Amino acid sequence: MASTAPLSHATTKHSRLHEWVGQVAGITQPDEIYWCDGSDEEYERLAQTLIEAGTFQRLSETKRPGSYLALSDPADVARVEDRTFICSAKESDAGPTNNWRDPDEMRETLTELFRGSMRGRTMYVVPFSMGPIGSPISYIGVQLTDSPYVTASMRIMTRMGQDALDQLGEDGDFVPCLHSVGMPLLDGAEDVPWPCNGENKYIVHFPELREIWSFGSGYGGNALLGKKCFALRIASVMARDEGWLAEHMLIMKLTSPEGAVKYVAGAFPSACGKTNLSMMIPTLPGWKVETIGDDIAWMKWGKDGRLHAANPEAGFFGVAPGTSRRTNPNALKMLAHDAVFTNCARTDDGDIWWEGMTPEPPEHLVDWRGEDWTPESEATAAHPNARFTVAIAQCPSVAPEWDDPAGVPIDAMLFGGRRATVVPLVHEARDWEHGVFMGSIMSSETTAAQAGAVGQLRFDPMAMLPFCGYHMGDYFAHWLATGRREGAKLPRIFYVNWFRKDEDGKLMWPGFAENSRVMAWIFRRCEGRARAIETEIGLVPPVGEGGIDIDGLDVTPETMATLLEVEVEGWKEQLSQVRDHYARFGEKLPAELRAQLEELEKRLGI
Ligand code: O2Y
Ligand code: MN
Repeated sequence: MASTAPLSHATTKHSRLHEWVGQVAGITQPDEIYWCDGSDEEYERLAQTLIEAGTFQRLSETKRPGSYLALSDPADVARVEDRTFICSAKESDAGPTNNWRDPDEMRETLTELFRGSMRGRTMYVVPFSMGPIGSPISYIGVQLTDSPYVTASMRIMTRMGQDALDQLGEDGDFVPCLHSVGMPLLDGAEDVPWPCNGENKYIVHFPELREIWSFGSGYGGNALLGKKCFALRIASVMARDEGWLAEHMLIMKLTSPEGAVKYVAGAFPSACGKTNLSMMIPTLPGWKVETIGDDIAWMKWGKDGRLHAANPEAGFFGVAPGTSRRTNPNALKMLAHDAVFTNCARTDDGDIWWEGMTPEPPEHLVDWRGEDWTPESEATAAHPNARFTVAIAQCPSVAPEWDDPAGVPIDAMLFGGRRATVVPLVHEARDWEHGVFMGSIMSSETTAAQAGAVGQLRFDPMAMLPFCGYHMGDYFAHWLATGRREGAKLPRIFYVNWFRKDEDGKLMWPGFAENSRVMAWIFRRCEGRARAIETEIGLVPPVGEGGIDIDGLDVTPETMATLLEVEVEGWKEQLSQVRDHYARFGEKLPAELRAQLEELEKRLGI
C-alpha cells in the first residue's frame, strides 16, 4: 500500500480528488504518494531528488545560479503527434486532422498499461491553476505523475500547489491529468536519468469527460499536461461548449510614444518566433512591447463586449536554438538564473550553449547526448528542439497585468505562417468573417527538411492543427459564431508574414525587433490613424505616408513595394491547394468560408 510522504504541507478536503488519487494509486501501485504544496522548499527538494537521479546537472552557481540541465533519452525529444489521440464518443467529432480511437477501447488499453506502471516510484499529486488563481477565465487541473522532472517543470509552468487546492475547495471541478513515464522499477531495479517507454507512447484526450491520460514520454508537450493537452486540446472543446476561445496565441501589450495601450494576440505555427515577438524590444523610438504570454491565450467575453485574454501558463517552455542577444535579448536576460534547460549542450565551465547563442561556438562542449563535441563535430551540440523552462515573472519585459484575473481586452489578432512567396508582409481583414477565412487558410511552404515536394503548402489553420480537440470544420463554425455574438466589440484581424524571400533566396524583411514597425502600423489601424489600400486579398499598407515607417531601416521603398505587393498570379496558382485543404472538412466546412473563397476567386479574376 502506498504511503503519503511526510514533507508536504498540502491539504485538501476535496473528497472526489482523494477518491481519484486512491483509485489511480490502486492501479499504478506507486511506493509513495506526494501531494505538492508548490513551495520553494519543495522545488529545492525536487531538484535535489533529480540531481541524485542523474536527471538534473546543476549548472555553475556563478554562471547560471539556481539552474539545471537535463538530457533526455534520445528517443524522447519532442511532441509525438502520431501517438496523440482524441477519443471522442463519435469519430466524426474528432475530424480528419486528429487521430481517433474508440474511448472505451482506449481506456482498456491504457488501464492495462498504467497497471503497476508506478511501482518503485513516487506518485506526485500536482494541483494547478491554468490562468490567474480565482479568475473567471481560469480552470483547475490536477496531474498525477511519476516524474519528478515533470513535477518540477509544472511548478515553473503553472500556478501550482496549495493555492490551486484552495481554489478547488471541497467540491470544485478539475481536469484530471494522469501521466506515467511507463517504466516501473521492479524488484529494486536501478533507475535511469530519463525514464520513458519508447515502445508505448500514448497522449490521449477524452473530450466529453475532459480527461487526459499520457503514457510513456517525459518530454514537454507530451508530459506537462497543463500545456498543449489541457490548455489547447481539452480547453478548445470547453471553449466551443461554453462560448469562448482557447487559442495557440501569444499575448502582447503595445504602448505607443503617446502612452496609448493596445493588446494583441497572435497565432503562429510552432517554432515560428512567437516567443521572440512577445518579448521584442522595438527599434522604433518611443514604442514599448510588454509580454503577457508566448504560446496560449484563453479569451472570454467581458461585460464591455470585448474579448479579454489571459495566459493560462505561468512560464515559458521555449525553443533554445536560435535564441541570442540579437534575436531575443530579453529571453537571454530572463535565463540568467533559476531556469531548467533540456537537451542543450554543456560548456566546460558549467554553463549551457546552443546553436545560434553566440556567433562562434565554444571550442569544446558536452553535447545533448552526453558526448564530447567540437566545432568540427557533424551533429549539432544542442538538440534542435532543446528547450528552456523559466517563470514568466523573470522576463524583463513582463507586463504588470500578466497575472490580472480580469485578463486584458484584445484590440487586434494576428495570423501568420512562414511564406517565402506570394503572401505580403502584412494585410488586414475587411471584417471578422474575412479574418476567419484568412486564419483558416494559414499556411507555410514545405522545405527540403520536410517530407513531400518542396514549395507545397502545409496548412495549419489558426496554428491549431495539432491542438484542436475536435473537428476543425466545427472549430471554424465556432470562430464564425464568435463574430456574430450580439453586442460583441471584435478585435481587428491581420495576417503577417516575416519570411518573404527575394529571387536569391534572401529574406527581404529583417524581422525580429524591426517587426515593431509592422506592429506600429497595426496599432495605428486600430486607432483609425493609419492608411490602407483595398486590394483583392484585403487591406494593405501603402508604401510611404500612412504606411509602415522605414525611417533608419536598411530596406528600400522598392523592396517595401515588393514586400507589400499583391501577386495576383501567385494567389491564383495557390488556390487549388486551398480548395484541396478545404475539401478535407467535407460538409462541416461552413458555407461562409466557402463563400469567402469564391469571393476571393472572383476578385482575382477567376
Ligand atoms: O516538443 C515539445 O514537447 C514542445 S512543443 C511546444 C512547446 C512550447 C510552445 N509551443 C510548442 C508547440 O509545439 O507549439
Ligand atoms: Mn506552441
